[in-house]
Amino acid sequence: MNANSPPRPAVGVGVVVCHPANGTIYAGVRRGSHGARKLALPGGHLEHGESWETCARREVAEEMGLERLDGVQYGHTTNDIMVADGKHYVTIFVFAACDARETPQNLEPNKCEGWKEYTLDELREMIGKDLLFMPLENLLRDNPPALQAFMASKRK
Ligand code: 8DG
Ligand code: MG
Repeated sequence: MNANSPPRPAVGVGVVVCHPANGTIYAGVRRGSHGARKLALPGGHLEHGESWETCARREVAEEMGLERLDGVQYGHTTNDIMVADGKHYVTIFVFAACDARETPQNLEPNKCEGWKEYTLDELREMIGKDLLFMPLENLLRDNPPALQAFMASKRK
């Protein structure tokens, strides 16, 4: 590593926040930074000393105002090399259910256009259409068994 080396990859956490009654997933269109106009899960940078669960809970509280998450669990990892943006993230995906008594709010409107509910099938329809932030696109492309099992457990 010398002064001209590119920065090392950063660790991001993306959270699949599932509505407990509808089995839908919350996502929002990004504003401002890299990945702007792309649909993304709530999430952000893992901070020093945080567990994945702690980071997931903090980001969901900061961005959506949701304080109660159930069944928080590690879900998947993707390697997100965003060549056009000169960014490289390793994203840890955490799966959780929110509490039907809480309604998501858009607490960072400068970063997100607002949270909407999507079925997993609706999200999958967007693969390959330049609509998804790369970590979410990679998660959906990988379609890991853990995601299928988690969603199946939420489907009524
Ligand atoms: P900060 O760094 O400005 O303090 O806040 P943040 O919450 O960490 O910033 P952010 O812009 O919301 O997210 C930071 C980065 O986290 C984002 O630029 C890329 C990374 N990230 C991933 N995967 C995911 C993901 O699935 N969703 C979101 N929202 N961010 C992700 O690597
Ligand atoms: Mg964030």
